Amino acid sequence: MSQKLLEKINTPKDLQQFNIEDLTVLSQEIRELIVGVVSRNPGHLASNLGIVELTIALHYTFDFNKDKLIWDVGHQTYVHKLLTGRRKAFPTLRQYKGLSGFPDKDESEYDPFTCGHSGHAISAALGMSCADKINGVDRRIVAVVGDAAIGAGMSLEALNHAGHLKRNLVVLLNDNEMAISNTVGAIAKHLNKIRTTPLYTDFKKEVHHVLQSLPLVGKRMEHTLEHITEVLKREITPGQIFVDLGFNYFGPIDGHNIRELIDILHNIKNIDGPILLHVITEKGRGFEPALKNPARYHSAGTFQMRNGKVMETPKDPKKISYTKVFSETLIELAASNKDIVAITAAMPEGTGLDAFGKKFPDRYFDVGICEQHAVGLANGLVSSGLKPVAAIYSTFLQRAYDQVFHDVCLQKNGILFALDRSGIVGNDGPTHNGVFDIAYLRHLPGITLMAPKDGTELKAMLKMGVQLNSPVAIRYPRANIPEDNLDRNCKHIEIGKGEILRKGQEGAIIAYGAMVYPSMECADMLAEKGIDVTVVNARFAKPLDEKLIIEVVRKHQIVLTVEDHSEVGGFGSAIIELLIDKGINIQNIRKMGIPDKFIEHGSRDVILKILNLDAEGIYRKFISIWNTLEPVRIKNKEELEPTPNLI
Ligand SMILES: Cc1ncc(C[n+]2csc(CCOP(=O)(O)OP(=O)(O)O)c2C)c(N)n1
Repeated sequence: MSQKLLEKINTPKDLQQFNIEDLTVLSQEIRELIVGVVSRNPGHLASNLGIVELTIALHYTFDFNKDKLIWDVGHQTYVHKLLTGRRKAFPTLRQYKGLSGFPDKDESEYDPFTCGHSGHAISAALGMSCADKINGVDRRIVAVVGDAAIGAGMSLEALNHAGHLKRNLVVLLNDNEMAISNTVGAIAKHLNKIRTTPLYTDFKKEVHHVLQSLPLVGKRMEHTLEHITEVLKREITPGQIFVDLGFNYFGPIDGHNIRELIDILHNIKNIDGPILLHVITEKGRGFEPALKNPARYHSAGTFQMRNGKVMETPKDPKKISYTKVFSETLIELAASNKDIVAITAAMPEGTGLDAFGKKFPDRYFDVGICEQHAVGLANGLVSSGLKPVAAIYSTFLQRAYDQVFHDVCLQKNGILFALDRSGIVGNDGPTHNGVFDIAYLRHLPGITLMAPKDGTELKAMLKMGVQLNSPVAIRYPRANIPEDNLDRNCKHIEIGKGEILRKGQEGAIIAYGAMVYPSMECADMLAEKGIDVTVVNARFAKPLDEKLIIEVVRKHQIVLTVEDHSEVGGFGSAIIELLIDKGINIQNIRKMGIPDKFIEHGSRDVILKILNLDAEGIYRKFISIWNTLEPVRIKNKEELEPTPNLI
């Protein structure tokens, strides 16, 4: 069997041995490999299939050893990885200790940044270009930005600045008409107009010609004609919006025609000033199921290569996710409360708000990848008497910290944040882990922070949360609910009240949110060793259930707090602060949570295990504290020796 072309590529320079026909064959090989690997290791399929030719053309034309290539978000870099020395590792994509699903500066010198949030690329590219001027470096900087990411606030701020500075910079707009779902917004409409006006150049020439042949009568006629020209120019010149921002606009061009791509990239390579090259691509190209339903295959689970059939999770297909509980409960609540409106920032499926949008289209807002605006919009809605629920992943709400402070908390606004993907998300890795939300929200006066132990409690918290006339955030993980059956008539939850789930004498575990069930399991394991512990479901990180916590701390010699959040500034820290404020001895209090480091990718279960945030890990931690107590208290010491911390 002859060697595949892809196998001849170890660095991007190796592309130079190929002609255009070879590069077309190479595109096919790359698509097959990506579909094969992603069908087993779920990842971002459709965006990567759409960007094959463009990535090849970029590496063919530029020397990204010297020049710099910056990807916005970075979920579309599989082809880039295959061409930059990571082909052999590709089957380990998104697995623990395997290749990251995003650019990673520790993985390759071809990845200038570790990234995963939308909107950063143009700013970073402009910064590099400015530095090049100061340092006297001659190289080209290219930022690849999707048609959804270009509408993010940060992208627009960077375009604004780049057009002003006039530095050398290529912004490559990869326009596939899709975010994860359809791209929304006026810019998307503008791009759509460009795409669907094929004869714009001929038309423009003709209009120009007609205008020139008109007799000019007096000043008024002159002004009118100038105005007509201006209006027509806007109507028929593609990318006028970017031209007005100070960019040289080229396009739109076919992003699957390698020859055309290479030609134009060669031509624009040495043009000075900011350039915007508009490339039209098809999300999911080359794999029929993904092409037909790109949103489904943006990031699907495992699927059959033959027909694209997505497999159900093998673990327990009957279980439902926290996201689904949120989605269904919000629809229930909105049916009887007409004031409830829902906001997503380009994540309708991920947050489960797509169902709400179908049911209540007039009360649903997808604002695009614009978390800051999402929060600002909620402020306007609430101040006019509505009840906004903003479902934003924990990691993405970080983008809108100031809006939460200024437009929500300072106004004492009754907005509910549904922080999906809190805690460890798994294969997406450090950019997507939602492990800082308690830390960035808890110090804001007036906010209520809660986390359900299971789906039933999530329902109750939502019910209570939408009734509050003050800011509230509910965090829940990317996981199935732990209980077998959702209790549809869940009991009322009182603000700032936790619950004791189990009583023991030998110590206490105070757990928050997703860590409550593993803590209960740990308590069973300890009980088997003759150690009975109290387990508290804290429910609230703010306001803390002070009475309950103080009582539990006073009664027990060992108290362990457990959370799937950064230990720095997290739930455990809140408890320690409370105890210090009350003058209570904290000597026997220990915290468990995410250590002070960025947590790499790997499946959620694997990562939680490595962090000791599963029942066995909590058990080991408890035992290690137990073993530090006076020898007289130690039962079966040798049996209870903890295994070392794994991270
Ligand atoms: C700040 C932020 N919000 C939301 C997301 C989730 N997200 C990942 S990719 C994506 C869509 C990107 O669409 P586009 O920029 O058009 O790129 P494409 O996938 O179409 O190539 C979204 C919303 C994110 N990565 N960062």
